[in-house]
Amino acid sequence: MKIMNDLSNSDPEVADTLLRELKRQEEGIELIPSENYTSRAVLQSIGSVFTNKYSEGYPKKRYYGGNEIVDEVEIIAIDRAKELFGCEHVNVQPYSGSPANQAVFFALLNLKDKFIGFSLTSGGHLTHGSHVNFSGKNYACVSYDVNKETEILDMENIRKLALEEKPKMIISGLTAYPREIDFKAFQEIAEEVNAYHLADISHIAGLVVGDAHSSPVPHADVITTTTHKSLRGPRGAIIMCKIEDRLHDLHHPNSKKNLSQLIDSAVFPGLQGGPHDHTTAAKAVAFGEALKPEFKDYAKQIVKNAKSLADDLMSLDIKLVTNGTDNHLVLIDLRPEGLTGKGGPIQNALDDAGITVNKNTVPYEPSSPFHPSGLRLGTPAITTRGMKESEMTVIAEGLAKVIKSKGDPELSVTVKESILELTKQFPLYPGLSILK
Ligand code: DSN
Repeated sequence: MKIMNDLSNSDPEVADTLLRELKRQEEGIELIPSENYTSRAVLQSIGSVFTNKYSEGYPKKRYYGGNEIVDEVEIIAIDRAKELFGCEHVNVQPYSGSPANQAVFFALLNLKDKFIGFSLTSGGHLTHGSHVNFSGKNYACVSYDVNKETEILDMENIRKLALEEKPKMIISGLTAYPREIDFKAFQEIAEEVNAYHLADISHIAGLVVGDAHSSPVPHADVITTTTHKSLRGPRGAIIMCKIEDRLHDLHHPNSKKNLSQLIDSAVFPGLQGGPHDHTTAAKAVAFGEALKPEFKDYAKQIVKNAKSLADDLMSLDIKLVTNGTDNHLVLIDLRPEGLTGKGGPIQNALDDAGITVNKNTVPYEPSSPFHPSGLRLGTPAITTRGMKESEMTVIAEGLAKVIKSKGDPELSVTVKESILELTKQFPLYPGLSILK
């Protein structure tokens, strides 16, 4: 299939980077848990004429002319998201996950208000209260952490913290935690202390809609998710929420807005200008794909693959945080290998072997986030390629060889040969190329 002839003719320099990136993605094993490969239909929607349009406002309530068709595509995205997640209200305009979380803070909290979120080093996200992020700088964050022994979230400790601190919001969600999140328990705590509950399901949204992880939708007041990652759509985000504000009289007594109106006005005009309509179109396409029955098989296979990868790694004497996984994510603890603080060099050695991972902190990290002692892996992308349990064994062997050799460059070369053999059998975008 010929694509991008125009780009190739008009800008060979950029076309060349694209071609090489396609080759890198095709030849390598992608294990970054937040990455995935979208369908061609999603790619085509992002690269479409919708990028030419401005459409500040919401469907039927815009500030510019010429929005009849944009309204249609935004309504399709909204309707599909509601059907997919079963939520009462959804805003499909957030540019990405961090702006979506920022909009929730802006809607529900005043500057300096207190909230509790999962510590970044043990598996939370920057926007859950890191001191270098808007969430930690503008609001008073108290972090909760995993149990030091089990490395698992202890809901009774989180409850005690909430009772002590009386936060206005509690965030549940993860970026590097390999276990199931108990959204119902988080909601019960939030209700007990009159706090809002924001569930950030960016990593696990694909699992949630594929019935491979419990859903926060019946529980949480507000739910944010990116639309890429395990959901396999374009880079972007959505915010779902209940319509009624159960804490209106306590936290917003002077507002005439319900919860969904608070969220919508925080997104626009509070934080964003014109939505990215090309991304909205691609979100609609991705939601349509996720509504198909085969997406459930995909989501379940992601978890099967992660469990299989975890078991294979442990049988090769690699230590995992929490000794396993319930979701799409596996976190290797490099400390028993004598590689404390050496996540970076091992990540680089794995790059040379054609396996892409990211260095990551482990709970109660003894080194630093820039020189962490773990590696974060995930299976959404390789599952999209059609890989199953037997391929996990080959990948685990490659990972273990590089780690046990402490990043020996010669071993990376050998492993790369087996990775190339493997990826050849699972073409990424068959026939896709950039031709002059
Ligand atoms: N960058 C995303 C991740 O890798 O988890 C979160 O923003």
